[in-house]
Amino acid sequence: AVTLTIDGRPVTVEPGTTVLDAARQLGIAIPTLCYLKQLNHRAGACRMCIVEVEGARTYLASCTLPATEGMVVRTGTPGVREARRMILELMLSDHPNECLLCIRSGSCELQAAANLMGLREIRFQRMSRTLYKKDDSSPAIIREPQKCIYCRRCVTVCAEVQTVHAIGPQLRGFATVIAPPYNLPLGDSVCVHCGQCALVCPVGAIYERDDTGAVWAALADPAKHVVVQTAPATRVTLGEAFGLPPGTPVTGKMVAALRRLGFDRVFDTDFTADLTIVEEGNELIHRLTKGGPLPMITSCSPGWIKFIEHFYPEFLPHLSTAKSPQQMFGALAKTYYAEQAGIDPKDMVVVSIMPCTAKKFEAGRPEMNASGYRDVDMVLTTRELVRMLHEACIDLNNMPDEEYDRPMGLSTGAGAIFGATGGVMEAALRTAYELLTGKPLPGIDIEVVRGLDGVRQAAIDLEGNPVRVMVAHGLGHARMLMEKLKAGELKDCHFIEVMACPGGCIGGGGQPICANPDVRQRRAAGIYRLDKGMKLRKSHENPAIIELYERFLGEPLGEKSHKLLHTSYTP
Ligand code: HC1
Repeated sequence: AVTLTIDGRPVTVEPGTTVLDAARQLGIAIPTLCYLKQLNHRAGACRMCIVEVEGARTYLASCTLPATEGMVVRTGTPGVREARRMILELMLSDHPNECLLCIRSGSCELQAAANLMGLREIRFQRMSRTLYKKDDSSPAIIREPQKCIYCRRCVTVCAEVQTVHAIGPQLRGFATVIAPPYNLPLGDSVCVHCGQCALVCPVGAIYERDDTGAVWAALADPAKHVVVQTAPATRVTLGEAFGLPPGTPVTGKMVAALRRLGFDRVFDTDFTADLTIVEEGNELIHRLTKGGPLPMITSCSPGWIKFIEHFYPEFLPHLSTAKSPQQMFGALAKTYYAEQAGIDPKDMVVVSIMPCTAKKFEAGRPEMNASGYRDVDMVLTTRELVRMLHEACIDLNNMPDEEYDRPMGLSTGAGAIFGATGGVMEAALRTAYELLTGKPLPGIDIEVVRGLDGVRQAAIDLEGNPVRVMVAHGLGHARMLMEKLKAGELKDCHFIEVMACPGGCIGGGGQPICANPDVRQRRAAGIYRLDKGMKLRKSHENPAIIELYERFLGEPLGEKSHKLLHTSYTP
């Protein structure tokens, strides 16, 4: 350990700890606009975290400065404060200061820093940097290069966590821009739309495409029957935007709030998550007993689908052919539900509330028109829903708890846990075990596939037949698995779950922006608590799913399922 002094107070830290983190241990919050501990991103780019170090000839960036024995640091001298103020003014001198209109107004770290420092004027004239236009070429993510402060958090998360390398610094000097190679539009790049960049951007330089206008218009159109589905992971995160701790379930209040917004029916993606499990569980059993590409790999995370399409197309036949719950929902809403309710699907609008930016891309894929129409018309992220609720003056805290509509609102605990990494696997095993053995599963909580380790594996004994499974979350971990698969090291593995976002959908790129480092654990814990509290916890026991097969689909993997619920991906 090393002991140093910061602002006259001694602190002992592990070797390698930065001065910035040592200061945080003392409760001294040195401002920074680029450092991000959870990414281990220490770019030293913004220089806001400079401190005075005894014996040093200049101010030093504390985020890249390792603490050493006997070091004497001062964080708030008049000189440091003046230098920080100048850095901030220089940054703002070529930043479009349109805070009132910016999507990140209120959650912008640059705005917060300016407030913190009481900045009231900018002494420098703008603007030397090259002007780049807004890039709205992607179906999911918008770039506004003018607002970028070059912190490079997005570059780090895209390259090091997701290993996608869609964006990086292009050109030099005043022309520098964080963009895809050759400064091409994002929509033409390898970007998988996971939106992890938007979660870490300190300002409004990269964010989700806003589809709230189209949803408002549909809600206002009396000729349209507008139904909404809510993804598993939204119910434990929406509350964060209304002051509740991460992981607080707000299911009933969310349902009530959606009704107040004017949706004609409020349904649940958890219902089709249960359906996905029945179809995918049967598909796994079919591949295990009758042959087919193994390991089978889950296909419900659209960022992951785009990733495998770009980087490992030769393994596409390993993907489950089951569509994601979002898309199964859309296809059934415009057929099964439309038929029951006597509504012409051309007059129906299906809206999704998703934790995910890539779901916007998924809904627009050409394969997703099984109902004869576009199955899911509009996808809103959790953040967009928050904005709609604010605009409609709906305070979630004041909502009563209401129930989902039937029939597509009934779900089990297995559907709920889809929202956390390992959840799809656990839900599938709960069903596959019983389908294969004909016996009830002895322990329903399959803890071995839970948790936040990047790659997890387990062998589940199905009456003498071990089924070997693996779980990966975050595309960097998925890449590790794919490299093993390529090297022939996963020959005895049967089933793999991959979720594109770290933590699974609870960490989705469309979720509320939250600086709390434990946020993913707390959200996942909320999901598992929900599952534990439910009477029905196995997808195949969902009475609404049983009824769906009886009245409409026939049997799992049957002809109708094949047409509406499955798809294929061609290299
Ligand atoms: Fe997900 Fe899924 S769990 S992909 O993480 O399979 O987005 O929540 O809706 O479709 O159900 C996301 C979450 C979501 C789908 C389901």
